[in-house]
Amino acid sequence: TPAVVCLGESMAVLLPDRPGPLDAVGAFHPAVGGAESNVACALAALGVPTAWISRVGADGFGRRLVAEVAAHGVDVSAVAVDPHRPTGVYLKETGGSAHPHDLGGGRSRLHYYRRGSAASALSPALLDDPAAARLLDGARLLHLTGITPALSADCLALVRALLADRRPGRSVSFDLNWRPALWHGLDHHLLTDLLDAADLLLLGADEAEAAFGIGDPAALRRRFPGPATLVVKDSGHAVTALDRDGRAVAEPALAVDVVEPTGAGDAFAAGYLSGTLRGLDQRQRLRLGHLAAACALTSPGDQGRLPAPAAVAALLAASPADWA
Ligand code: KDG
Repeated sequence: TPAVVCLGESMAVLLPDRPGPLDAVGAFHPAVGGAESNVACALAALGVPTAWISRVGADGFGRRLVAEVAAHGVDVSAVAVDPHRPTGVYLKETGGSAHPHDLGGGRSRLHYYRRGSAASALSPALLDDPAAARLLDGARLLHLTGITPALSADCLALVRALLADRRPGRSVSFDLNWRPALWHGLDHHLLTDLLDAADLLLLGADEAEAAFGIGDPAALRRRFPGPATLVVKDSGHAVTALDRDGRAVAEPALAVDVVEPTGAGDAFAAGYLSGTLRGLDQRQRLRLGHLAAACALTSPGDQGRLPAPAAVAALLAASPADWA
């Protein structure tokens, strides 16, 4: 059975053929995206058996989505098909004047067409679904993000139910994934309790600053005392892991030429989580996160192509040259 379950909405993505405002785009290239399935695909690429749970519409985008995620080796046996609601879609606007997104320096803006989508109908009823229950029962790790509770009241109730349903031997990781567009008109402060209920909390310093007015790792640690580990990403510079006693390990990011940053945070999460599941030390977990993020940053879609596991192991063991 899969070691990890990632749960959340994925969408069909339309990638523009050129940077600039949507008005000037000549053609769109179809792709798939969604924070949690991005994490699932990267985990599978890193050799971790992983499942993704969601809902899609009974439409071509939904079929494409499920097929592409499955092609990455992810278990999609508990993805439900909703006959009444469509698969969500987003368009990516690149090189525009949008807010910085995810880890990394580039700028992209996502335009969502997802209200009333199939995945927005995810609800606590999922816990009674035999296929989902089988996966959730067997997992060592459940990965959630701050996107899901913004999608609908039912989605929020599901996230709450999952966080309340603590199982020995299964931990929960939660990535803030701050998406202000989704929280418009909603009270995002309810996120505080959700984030604090996780075992591992990942967040970007800039997004935490935007959401809660706190970006400093030590101050965030005080604000979120619940998780055993807090991982604070300072876009493009370093990532710091802090334990409950405030002990911190920081690892610098890899400087790469950013092609498109969307998905880099998801890749980082996957690298870090796979390192955690393998029992690597804190520094190596962070390094694996950076390696995976660098692959996503240098690719136009949400996901980068990760090197084969043996190459990843060699890169992980590499040390900076001693040039002094
Ligand atoms: O992290 C990448 C995601 O932001 C992207 O794939 C779309 O899931 C998405 C979202 O809700 O923003």
